Amino acid sequence: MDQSNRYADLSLKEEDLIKGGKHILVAYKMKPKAGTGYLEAAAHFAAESSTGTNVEVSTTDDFTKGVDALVYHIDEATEDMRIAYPIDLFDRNVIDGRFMLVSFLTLVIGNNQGMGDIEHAKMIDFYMPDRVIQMFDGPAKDISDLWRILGRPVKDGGYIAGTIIKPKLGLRPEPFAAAAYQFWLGGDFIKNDEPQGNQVFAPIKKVLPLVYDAMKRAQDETGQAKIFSMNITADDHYEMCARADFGLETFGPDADKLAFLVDGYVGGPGMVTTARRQYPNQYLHYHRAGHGAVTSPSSKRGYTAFVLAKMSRLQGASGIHVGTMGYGKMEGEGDDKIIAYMIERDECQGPVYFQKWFGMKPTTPIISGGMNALRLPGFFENLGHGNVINTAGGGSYGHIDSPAAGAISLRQAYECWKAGADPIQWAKEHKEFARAFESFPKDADKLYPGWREKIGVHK
Ligand code: CAP
Ligand code: MG
Repeated sequence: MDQSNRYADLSLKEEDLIKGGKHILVAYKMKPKAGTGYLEAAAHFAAESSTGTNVEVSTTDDFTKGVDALVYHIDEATEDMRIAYPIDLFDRNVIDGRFMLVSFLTLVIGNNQGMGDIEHAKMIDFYMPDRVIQMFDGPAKDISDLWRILGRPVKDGGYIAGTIIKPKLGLRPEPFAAAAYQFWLGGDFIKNDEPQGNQVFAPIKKVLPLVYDAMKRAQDETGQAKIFSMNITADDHYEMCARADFGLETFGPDADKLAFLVDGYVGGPGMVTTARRQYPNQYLHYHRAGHGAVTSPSSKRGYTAFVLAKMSRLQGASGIHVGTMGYGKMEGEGDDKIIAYMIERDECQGPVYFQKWFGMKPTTPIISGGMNALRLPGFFENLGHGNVINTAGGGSYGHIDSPAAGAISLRQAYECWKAGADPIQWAKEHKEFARAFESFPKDADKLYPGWREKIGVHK
């Protein structure tokens, strides 16, 4: 049934919809099944994503039609389909009237992902009018809170050198805490790896007190504050809270140095909001493990990594992993820097929409995935700044001297970029950075050909 006479209005102008402030706009890459007209498929897509189904129903009245989602732009050649969703379509909290991300997802990327007349559709951008920005939680804490704790300038406080306790799993409490101590002798920030939690060989109630003790010893030894990002991911809201409460109790007077990590993609909006609303005093670290299932460029469904990060800011993530923009081990490319810009700036042009955030706190770009000191200068050059948290697991625990040397090499890489120095020259005056070349010789060969002779390494 062709519903384009109801669920499409190509006379609508995007700038008028934006000015009107009454619609959430969503841009998709959509391809209909062969034999289906493009506008017909798009209109059916909009129907199923708002008030309709595949046939007319007797219960529809005039009010219903007033909240229909409307296709307002199509370009079959580029698979560009844009839909205007009236903001009244979306579910609001009973308790405080706020918007909820789960409703946004259920409508704009819900049933429409499995329709018989759609080959594929992927959300590539969305636009939130100011009233919607006002009515999402947004971040409670941001990187300035971490810079303050670390004794850095609270504006442009720069690079936070971090790691992930490696191996990913298999450390018992004592070696786990020892690994943390060794990194903290040189670095700022440690996170649980995404699957680390309360495994039977590393019960949280044994591990965390040892980690806090390690933090205190490292703080005493270095005279610098340290931060731990504790994984509170769990299916059950009350389990999450039990872990978080134990963490706050354990860290006591240093509770501000405890961030909470949630595996936000696999856990979903409910888990992110549990952390955001139950623990607004803690930095909320959003790990996106699993996102590649929908965000990978090889996936033609779901939504992009850009959309994931933009949604995380609405939910209140203090920081989210944004990938390494082609400089690390995960999928990505230099242009992914737009992901960082969209979540850290107060206004930014996305792939389709220009988004204003009206003062909503920024979400920190967290840079992780195969990073080490050698890869960082190129990364910073591409991004253009170093106001990020970098968590390098292999890049720290794979340093041939020590995890502390690994941490120091990361910071030296940042200083090298900031000074606009040649990394080879910099290596001659910075031992830990130089030893990163020997620690990661394959990267060194690729990034700095002839490095052995130039630095004077002869084995
Ligand atoms: C990195 C990491 C991160 C991934 C996540 C890992 O370890 O801890 O979870 O980077 O990817 O488990 O692989 P390494 P992204 O530093 O040892 O590579 O940040 O792209 O979400
Ligand atoms: Mg990990």
